[in-house]
Amino acid sequence: MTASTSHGLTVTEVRLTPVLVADPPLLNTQGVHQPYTPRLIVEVVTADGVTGLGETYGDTKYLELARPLADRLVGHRVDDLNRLFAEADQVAVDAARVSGQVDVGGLRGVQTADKLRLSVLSALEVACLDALGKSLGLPVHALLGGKVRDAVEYSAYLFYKWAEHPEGVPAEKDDWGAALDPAGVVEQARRFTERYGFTSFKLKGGVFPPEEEIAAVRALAAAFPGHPLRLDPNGAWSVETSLKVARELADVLEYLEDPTLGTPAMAEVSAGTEVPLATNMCVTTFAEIKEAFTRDAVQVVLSDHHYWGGLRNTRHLAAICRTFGVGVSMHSNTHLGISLAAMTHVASTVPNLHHACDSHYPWQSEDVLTERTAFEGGTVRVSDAPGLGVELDRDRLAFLHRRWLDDDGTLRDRDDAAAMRIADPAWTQPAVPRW
Ligand code: GKR
Ligand code: MG
Repeated sequence: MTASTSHGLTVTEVRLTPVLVADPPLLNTQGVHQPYTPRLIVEVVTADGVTGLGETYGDTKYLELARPLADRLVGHRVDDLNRLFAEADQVAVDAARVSGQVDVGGLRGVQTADKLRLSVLSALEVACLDALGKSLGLPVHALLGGKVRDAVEYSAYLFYKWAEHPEGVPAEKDDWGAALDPAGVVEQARRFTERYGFTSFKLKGGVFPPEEEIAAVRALAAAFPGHPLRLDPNGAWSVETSLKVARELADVLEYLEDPTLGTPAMAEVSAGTEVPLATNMCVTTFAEIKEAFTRDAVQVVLSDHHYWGGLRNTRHLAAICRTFGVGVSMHSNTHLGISLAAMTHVASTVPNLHHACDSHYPWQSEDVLTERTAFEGGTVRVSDAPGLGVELDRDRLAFLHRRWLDDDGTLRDRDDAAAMRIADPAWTQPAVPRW
């Protein structure tokens, strides 16, 4: 690399644009998705005028950290990421945001200062890799050592769902219809296969009593014999209930995801069943790995490259999992196409990825890209174009940002319980375990 190209990689500006994105009324154990959900879009601009894109969670607690972390990047090169990560802990995190405990209201595991920072750094890292790839004419997967597959498999992410958001709540319409019983879940799964060709299915559970969710998974097994099935109640069940569900669905489950909360309880379930357990809640930081793996509490870790701190950390996680003989894959949260591209690039480089990743993307009718990413046969093709291989649509970005600016603050922090209380004012956050 010449001195001038090296200088050209220096970050001159980082643009941070919070947006609100339409989201259907998807149910989970903590309530229902709000009609619009916050995301943060990151643009890293280099001295050469190249712009790299990143995306992460957009709630206030992430936005608070985004500006100070982004400021530390300015003046450094996009290929100088290790230093940014090393310096990041000098950025203070509001103590009120940190509990050190599993945040029952968050579905994303333990809340630590480090994890909040990593969730923001992930978007800066992805944006830097996108800019670096564009500058060098290389795809992001090449910067991670190269792809080992040309397409990444995703699973259909099924949700219990209302037909629409509560009356009177401003929202976008969707054409998925309601899914509130086994027949509705099977119908939703059929649409997913027709529209995107998915061949494996994950059902978000913890919404109805376990018997009803067992019936829904049984109905899926009957409708799609032999297809991999997962059920994820986000820790809503006791150990006893988890074991009962595992027993009743042992012949059809690929894995049971976060049946119960916390490593000790997961270890108890794991000891009592042959059904593999997966998690995106009890192992969400490197610090949690030792206890979970030595106690054999989980057999599959589902990365979320956002809170694991980006694509390189996701590869570190995969290497640790490989060492311990633990499987690895990815779960998702409401996200747009930049995150899907990032997930696809890193997933393409992980040799030990033996389970389809899940993605909320089909639920998002809106995006900030000029072209939506397509699923073909349930897979996303790995782009070989420079960087992530996606292009920002500035008009769409401005439109979704305007929605964020116009919001009075009620939607800027995802709160599924508050959204549920609009439909049912008496609804309270269920105690854990719920069943
Ligand atoms: O979108 O309702 C949801 C999910 O429950 C999400 O918040 C979870 O983080 O999908 C995630 C999961 O696998 O637990
Ligand atoms: Mg999960």
